[in-house]
Amino acid sequence: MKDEQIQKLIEQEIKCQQNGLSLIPSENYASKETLLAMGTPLSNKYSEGYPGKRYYGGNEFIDKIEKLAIERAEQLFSAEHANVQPHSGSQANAAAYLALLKPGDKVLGFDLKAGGHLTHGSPVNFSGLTYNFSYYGVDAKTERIDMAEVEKIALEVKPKLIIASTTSYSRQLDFEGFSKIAKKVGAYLMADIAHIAGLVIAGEHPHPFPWCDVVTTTTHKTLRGPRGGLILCKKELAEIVDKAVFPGTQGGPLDNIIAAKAICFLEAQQPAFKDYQHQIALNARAMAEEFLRQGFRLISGGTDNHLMVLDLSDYDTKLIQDKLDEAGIYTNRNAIPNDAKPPFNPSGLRLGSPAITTRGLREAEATLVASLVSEVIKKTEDPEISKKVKEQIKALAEKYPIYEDLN
Ligand code: DSN
Repeated sequence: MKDEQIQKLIEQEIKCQQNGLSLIPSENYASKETLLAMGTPLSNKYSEGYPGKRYYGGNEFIDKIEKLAIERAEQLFSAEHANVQPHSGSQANAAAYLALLKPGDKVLGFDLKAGGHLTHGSPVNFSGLTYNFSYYGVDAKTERIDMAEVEKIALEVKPKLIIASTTSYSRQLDFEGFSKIAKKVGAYLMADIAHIAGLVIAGEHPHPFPWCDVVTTTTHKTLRGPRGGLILCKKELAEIVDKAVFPGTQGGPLDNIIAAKAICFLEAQQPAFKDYQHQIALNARAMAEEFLRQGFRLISGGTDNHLMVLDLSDYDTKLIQDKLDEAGIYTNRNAIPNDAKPPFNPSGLRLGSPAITTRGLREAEATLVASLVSEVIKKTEDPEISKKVKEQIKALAEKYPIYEDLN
């Protein structure tokens, strides 16, 4: 690169990803093919509209690419319709709401304070500012979503839309149960499966179809593709969903990213992807068991998916995250249900297995990683702790390398 400053920083970031381990449950390592597609001149093209109906000329090959991406997405998720243009999960959610709602309409979503996402109605987000959100949370004792409580709130609120979605929740979602409630109150049902998309495809988590009207997801978490969004929906909603993406909320699609999404969908159709998702679940369980053995409390007591949340109410989670950073273990501090502490220094630490599983770590190594995290948490006062743990993390990272040919 001529721009040496940026080149150097890119190299440093690659090294950082190679030498450390990401336990951030929403992160993963996309394949080299996916990365290559993102860095192509497809990025130069303007293609507002949809295949065969563009507002710009010269889209012969872009149309073919987008059609392939759509077909593969529909096949992969057994969906009647796919829109592959959303730039991100938030954009996908914005378009889904625009398709189904008018400003001020009532929506029932999962509370951010219980493990929901900003775009599921947070008062500081466009979702909470535009629509009239009510929330369901988790049961105080079990820390799981209580479907009887969801039904009670839905009957009171009578929302136009119910969202079955989480961003920091370690149990499975009962889409069939949500669908029964939605039918009872005459609401649309939407699922945002950004975190669990890969698990869903592989049968490691219940499928949102045929229960949901609209499903949104990102393509870069358990799905392991490029950073981006995707909307899947029933045929009868296809037209309003497409209109809500373009011209409703976006202009020109990112054609290089759409090509990378198509590659990621093909990768996710391979038998090895199913094995990968199964291993994600096994590794998460192994990590959870180790944390429990080490005496930590996990929100809801464990995990049924790819992530877990440690209750570190008695610790300084910002300090712990920083110490883990120094050790080459990347994590994210997160609120726990009804957290008494502020979002910048909350009581929880959210950890997941998708990225380390991509590197090839299995249960034994996942257990070791959890024990090293535990050691850092327990010994933050030892000034050498991060350095000591870093050596072991580096050895693991070298044994299970990523992007070797980028060196
Ligand atoms: N910010 C993402 C996560 O980390 O879960 C959700 O979009």
